[in-house]
Amino acid sequence: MAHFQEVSKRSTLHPKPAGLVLQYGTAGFRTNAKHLDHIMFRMGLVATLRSKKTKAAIGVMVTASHNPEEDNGVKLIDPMGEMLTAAWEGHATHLANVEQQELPSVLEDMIEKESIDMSQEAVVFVGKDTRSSSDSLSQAVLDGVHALHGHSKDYGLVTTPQLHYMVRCHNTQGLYGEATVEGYYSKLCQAFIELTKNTPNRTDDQKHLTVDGANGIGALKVREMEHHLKRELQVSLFNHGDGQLNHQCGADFVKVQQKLPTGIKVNTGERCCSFDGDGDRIIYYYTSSDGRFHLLDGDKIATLISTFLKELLIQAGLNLKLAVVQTAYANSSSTHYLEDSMKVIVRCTKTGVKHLHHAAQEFDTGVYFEANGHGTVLFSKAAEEKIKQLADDPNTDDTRKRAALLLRHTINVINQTVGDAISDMLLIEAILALKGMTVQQWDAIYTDLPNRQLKVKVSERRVVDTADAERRAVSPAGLQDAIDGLVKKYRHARSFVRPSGTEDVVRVYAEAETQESADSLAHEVSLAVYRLAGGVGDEPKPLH
Ligand code: NG1
Ligand code: ZN
Repeated sequence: MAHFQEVSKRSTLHPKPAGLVLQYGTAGFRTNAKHLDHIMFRMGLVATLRSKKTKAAIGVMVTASHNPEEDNGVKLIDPMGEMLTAAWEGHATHLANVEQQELPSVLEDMIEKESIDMSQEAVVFVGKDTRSSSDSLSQAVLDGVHALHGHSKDYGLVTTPQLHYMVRCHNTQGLYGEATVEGYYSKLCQAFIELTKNTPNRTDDQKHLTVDGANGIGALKVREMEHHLKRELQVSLFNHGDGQLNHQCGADFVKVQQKLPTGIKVNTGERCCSFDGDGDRIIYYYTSSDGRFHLLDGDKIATLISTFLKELLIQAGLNLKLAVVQTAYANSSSTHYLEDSMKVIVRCTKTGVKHLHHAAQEFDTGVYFEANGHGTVLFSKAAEEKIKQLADDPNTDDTRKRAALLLRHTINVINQTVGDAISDMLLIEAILALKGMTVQQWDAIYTDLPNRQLKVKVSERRVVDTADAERRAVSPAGLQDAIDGLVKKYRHARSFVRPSGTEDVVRVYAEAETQESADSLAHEVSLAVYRLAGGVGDEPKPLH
C-alpha cells in the first residue's frame, strides 16, 4: 500500500535502537530523551490510526512531567480529552517495540483488527513541554502523522491539561469551549471571577498566592493567563524558567521531600503552591512560625473541594451522588475524615489517573485526586443538566439559586478532562475566598498521619504483583506476610509496595503514628523488598 511506502521511507529517519523495549506505562512512554525519537514517530502513527478509528481528533503530548530534564515521554489523548483507552495501550506498546522492517505488517494487522477505514480523515493535535528535547521529538510525532497522511495541528508549548482541553473542545464542536489557549484562559478565568464576585470582603493578602512553576511550562502559562484574572488573583511566580526543570522544585519534589522548593521567597504562614513540569499536578503548603513545613497534598485538596461541593449540593436541594476517589497513597486520616465526618462515598483504585478517572465517572459528581496532587472533578451529564435547570428556573428561591449558580461557575472553572494545576489552583483559590478560609484553617480540617515513601531497585520490578487496588502484594511469595508482620510493630501503621509504572523501581509507602515510626517501617519494608524481590546494589540504609 502506498501509505506504508511512505511510512517505511520516513521511519528510516527515526531508527529504533536495537534491543530497546519500552512499555506504555502509568502515563505513556517515558525514559531518557535520547531513546525516544522512534517512539515519537510511531506514536504519530498510532494517533493517526486512532483518529481514523474514532473519527475524532486525538492528542499527542510530548512531556516527561515531573521527571528530570534529560528524560522525555509521550501521552496519547482520546476524543473526550481523557487518556488513551487501555485497549489501545497494547497496540501502542507493540508498535513501539517492533523492528523497523516489521512496521508495515504490524500496521496492517492493527488496521484489520480494529476495522479501520483508511479513507477516513485523521486529525492529530500535538503539544510539548519546555524540555530542550521536546522540539525535535514533537517534530518526530508530526512526521509520523504525515507519513499516514493525517492532518495535524501543532499547539507548540502547552501544559498537558491544556492539550487535553483542546481535544475535547474540538470533538464537542466547541460545546466544551473554544479550542485555543485564549479560549481556555477566558473560560476558566471568567468562571473564577464570577465565583469570587461573591466575596466582597476579600483582602489583598487573600488575593495573593506564591507559585513555584517548577521551571516548566506551567510557569509560562500562568504568566500568559495573568491579565485575564483582573487582579482577583495576584501571583508571585518563582522558578519560572530561570533554573533547571523540576530540579529541587515542583510538586513532586515538595510532596516527596516534604519541604519548601528552592528558589522561592516566602514569609511565614503564606499560602504557596507548586506545579509539576507539565502543569497537571498541584500541591499547596506553608511554613508555621515554629519553622514547621505544612503540606496540603491531593488528599487535602480533595477534601476541600468535596466539602465545598457537598455544601452547595445541599443548599441547592439537589440529590446528586458525590464520591471521592483515591489511591492507596491517600493518607488514612483523609479517608477516615471523608467517610466518618463528611459521610461521602470513598473509592480506592490502582495508581494512575486513568483508573481514578473511570471510577469517578460512575457518580453524579466524582472528585478524584492522587495524593501527589493530580486530580479533578467530573460531573455527569445529568448532574450538569439538573444544575443548569435549577439556575435558570425563575421559581427557584434565592438560597437555592445562589448555590446553583455557584455550582455552574464551579463546573466552568474545572478542566474535566484531566488533572490541571492551573484549573485546580483557580478552584481552590475560589473556594478559600468563598469560605473566607485561611490555608491554616484548611490544613486543620484533619491531621495527616506521618508517612514516608521510598524506592527500592530490583533486577525485575514486575516480580512484585499486587491485588486489592495495590494494597496487598500477591508475589513474590512471603512479601505480604513480611509486611503484615512489620506493620503490627507500630501504632496506626499501614504499608504497601508496588512496582512503579514510570520508573524502574519498586515503591514503598508507610504511615504510622509518628514520623520516626513511619520512617522505620518504610525502611524495614524496603529491606523485605530488597531481600525477597531481588534487590540490586547496596542494601537500603535506615533513614536516621
Ligand atoms: P508510578 O511511577 O507508577 O508510581 C507515578 C505516580 C502516579 C502517577 C504517575 C504518572 C506516585 C506514587 N506515583 O506513577 O501517581 O502520577 O507517576 O505521572 O506518586
Ligand atoms: Zn505531570
